Amino acid sequence: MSHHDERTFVMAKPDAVQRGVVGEIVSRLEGKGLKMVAGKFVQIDEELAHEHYGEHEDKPFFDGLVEFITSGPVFAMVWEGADATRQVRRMMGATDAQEAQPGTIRGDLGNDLGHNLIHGSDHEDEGANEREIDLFFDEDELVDWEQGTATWVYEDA
Ligand code: IDP
Repeated sequence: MSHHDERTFVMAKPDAVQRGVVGEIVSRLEGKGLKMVAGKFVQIDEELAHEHYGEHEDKPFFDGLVEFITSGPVFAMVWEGADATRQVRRMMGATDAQEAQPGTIRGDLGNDLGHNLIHGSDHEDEGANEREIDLFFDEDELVDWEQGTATWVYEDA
């Protein structure tokens, strides 16, 4: 894999679906030059919610978080690019959308700590991206394709 082939897991949460900003989120990631390699519209069940957010099990907001993430469909995605995990986190903005900087997805579109529109793998949690991709996608759901614009996105592509 070349250095711009890092993969990360991204999810437009139920509030993004309900508010009709899934396209905007996809558009921002596309605009950055990232490459979508998988995407599916799914309803998360209790079991998957517990697996995905297992690290927060002991937090006071855990039950509310599970209720929210299972409250309606999400759009789960895998995106690829140079330093993709950290880049997506930067584009997402701070967890609390009220504090997130303008110019970020949460800062521009969100207004709440819990309802913050987007999930992206934590770049500070080693292997979180691969674990989350595995949780939501089978290997054969990841599409191998050439991004024709890559040589214009990356000088060394
Ligand atoms: P992140 O999504 O920015 O990585 P995490 O700390 O991993 O943030 O928390 C996971 C999710 O749990 C957040 O995106 C948010 O939806 C929710 N959450 C985090 N902290 C709180 C809280 O204090 N109250 C309610 N919901 C929270």
